[in-house]
Amino acid sequence: MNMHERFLTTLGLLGALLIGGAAQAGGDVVEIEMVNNRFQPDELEVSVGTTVRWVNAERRSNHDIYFPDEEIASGRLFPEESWERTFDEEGTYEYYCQPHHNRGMVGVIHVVAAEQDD
Ligand SMILES: [Cu+2]
Repeated sequence: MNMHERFLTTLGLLGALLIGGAAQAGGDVVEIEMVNNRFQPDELEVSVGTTVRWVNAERRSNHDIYFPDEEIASGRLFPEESWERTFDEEGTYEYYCQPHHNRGMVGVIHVVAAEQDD
């Protein structure tokens, strides 16, 4: 590889990084509150790349977020604590709070294709 080829390869790599970075950036963050032993909202539609942040807005209770299909768990969240998950693939993601599942503390995220501007 001579100097010129090396320069072109470097440019190509930089371009790929920039494009990849642009696709990752610009993702919105949407909040769901955990309050009164409920997820609010308990059903939410977001586009691919969106980060969902669950915030414990209780005065005392702690909760968690658990996706049974993937066995992804946030761990216990105490008041004012939060946890985030970024959704990079379309799909329906059902989840619940493990301590309060039997009291109906359940939610679902619908992840849909991002809208294209052209
Ligand atoms: Cu709970």
